Amino acid sequence: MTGANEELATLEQEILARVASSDDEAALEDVRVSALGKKGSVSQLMKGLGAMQPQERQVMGPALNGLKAKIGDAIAARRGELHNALLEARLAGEGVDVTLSVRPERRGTIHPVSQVLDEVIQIFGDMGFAVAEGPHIETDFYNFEALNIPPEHPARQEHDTFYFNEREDGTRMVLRTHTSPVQIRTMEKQAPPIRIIAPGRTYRCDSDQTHTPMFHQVEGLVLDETTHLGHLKWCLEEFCKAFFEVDELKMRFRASHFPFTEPSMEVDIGCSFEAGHVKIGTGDDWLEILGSGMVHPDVIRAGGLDPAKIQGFAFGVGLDRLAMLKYGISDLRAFFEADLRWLRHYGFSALSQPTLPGGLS
Ligand code: 2U9
Repeated sequence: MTGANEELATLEQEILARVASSDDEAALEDVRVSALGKKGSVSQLMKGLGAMQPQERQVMGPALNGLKAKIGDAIAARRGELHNALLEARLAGEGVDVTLSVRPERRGTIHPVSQVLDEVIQIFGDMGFAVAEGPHIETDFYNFEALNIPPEHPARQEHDTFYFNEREDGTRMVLRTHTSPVQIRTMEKQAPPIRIIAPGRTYRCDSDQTHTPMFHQVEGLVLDETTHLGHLKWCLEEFCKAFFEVDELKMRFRASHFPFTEPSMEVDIGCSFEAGHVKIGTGDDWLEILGSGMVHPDVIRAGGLDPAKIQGFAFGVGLDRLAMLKYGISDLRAFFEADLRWLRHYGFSALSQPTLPGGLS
């Protein structure tokens, strides 16, 4: 081996040893700069190639190029090792022992409206109802016209509608004032038999202790060829007993009027007021909780079905009101204030899902 070759072999050993002992990215970069950087040891040797005799250059040129490539490869390999080691350490540190017991402190709670919605879905799900959803911004047709509420109808005023700006064609969209448009959309899409509940947010320009501009409803629709008022009565009685978790519940169906149902009935449940608290199920007082009725033939027609063949019932209930009644909450506005103390007090554990066999609340 010539003197120059020996020198090169020693340099290679030295540099590769420094690469192998680099513990982090910065140390590795130091080695790279000191060997392959502009003023690095290998670069300096390469600069000397020009001044060599052709014979010597023929030997040293490939040797230096080979050394440069070896150092580059060694640095890349070491960088990979360091990266993997770092990742391993991070993964080990971030590991979660899923067998550990739940932390004792309560972190978040399920909002009473979400809890009540889960309960309602459980009850109607058990009776064979599917959950349907639809847009919150609606056309006049789906929110009013199809529901037998023409422009001059007094119900338009009662709904305190939020309107969007008029469009070029003179029409204006609305924030849905009830979830009923979902049922019309379902009738257009799905052939009877239809058995759905439509839960969700609804909007009316109204605000006091019992009204908020955004509130929650669940409406239901059952349509086929033979469904009658007896089915409506049974279904709502079963729902109320299951929801209030009582075997006996006094109920009365009062004649009422809604544009979308005929006949229409409001449903009251028996209750008593004791020391400022309402007790549900028994007593001589009444609480109104639902509206219901047989779907109006015009509404069936607007949904694209033939009222001579298809009939059924519908109902609507305020979810927020249900939550207030069942869980003794007096001010509706507190529902939407995101007050952590209120949520901790009235909220439910995320770990206990309401089920019929396991209990709703
Ligand atoms: C279609 C046909 C009929 C839905 C109905 C009610 C009666 C009702 C109120 C209860 C409390 C609204 O939140 S609340 O203030 N709702 O009284 N809703 S029948 O009837 C429909 C809906 C859709 C296609």
